[in-house]
Amino acid sequence: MKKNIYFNHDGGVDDLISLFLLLQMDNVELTGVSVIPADCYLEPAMFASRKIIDRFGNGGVDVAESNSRGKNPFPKDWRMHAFYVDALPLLNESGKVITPVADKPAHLHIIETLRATEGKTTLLFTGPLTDLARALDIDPTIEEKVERLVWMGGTFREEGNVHEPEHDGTAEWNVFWDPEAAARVWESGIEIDLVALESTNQVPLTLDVRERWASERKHIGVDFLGQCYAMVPPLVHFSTNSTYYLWDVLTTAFVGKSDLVKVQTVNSIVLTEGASQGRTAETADGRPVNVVYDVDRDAFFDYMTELAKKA
Ligand code: AGV
Ligand code: CA
Repeated sequence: MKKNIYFNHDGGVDDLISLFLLLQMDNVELTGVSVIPADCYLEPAMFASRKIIDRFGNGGVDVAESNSRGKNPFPKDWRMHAFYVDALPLLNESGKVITPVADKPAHLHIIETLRATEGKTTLLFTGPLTDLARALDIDPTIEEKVERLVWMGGTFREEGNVHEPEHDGTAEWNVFWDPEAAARVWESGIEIDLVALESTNQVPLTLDVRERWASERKHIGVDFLGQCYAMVPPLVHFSTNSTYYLWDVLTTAFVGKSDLVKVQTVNSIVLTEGASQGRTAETADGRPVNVVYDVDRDAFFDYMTELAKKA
């Protein structure tokens, strides 16, 4: 039995690699894709997504553009990454783009696709939750069609990954971009699996992983991993907020193979105002979320590399 997956992402290197890996999973039926211009620019992220589906998928899926806007913009340097992926020769060899752009904006595309898909669908989100929050506002009955939400977002550690003026550093970026959207989804009855910084911090992109991909680059999919991650080079002599983790790829791998991680229930709220905005905070009377807090690192990297070899 294949799981229905609807994927909403925001065009970072790890978002686009996630799309590539989803297309290699035998146990996944990808029902729809949409792109939100949060940690990316929309045009190159749309083209890159469509070209990845052309190159590595079997067709039958369209890609919707989001017209959502966030409260706290991502740094431009990070948003540029989608241009680099879109420009890769591997994705431009055919000289054409076949996968269509959906005729509806992402939040309406979510509603339409959930309704048109038989049975329930797992929502996989690797950027902010704005499109889902808007979809729920328009049609709350879609909750019935949602199996669960698997989201890369949040943390219950003291340190988040937002280092911005007027912020205290406790938030994770996907929440911070649009805190109200996360708070709206928290109000819903949807079961939420949170792949939080607790686990993603355990999968930094280290040199040994890059070397492994280099040594196995005779497989076109493994070469694609190496080429994409070469766009986010390591800063080896000091740790900054530009250290790259496999945030979204871990989230996607969890969908394909849930026994890679450990999960624990936490009652929480999303803070929407002030210096801690975007922080997910544990509180006894908060709504329960399933937090992925631990991962078998070696098994995770083996799984993603083996998936890439199937391409
Ligand atoms: O907070 C992690 C989220 C993930 O969805 N993104 C990147 C992943 O796609 C934002 C982000 C945090 N630190 C970053 C990010 C960095 N150093 N470079 C690019 N994006
Ligand atoms: Ca992302």
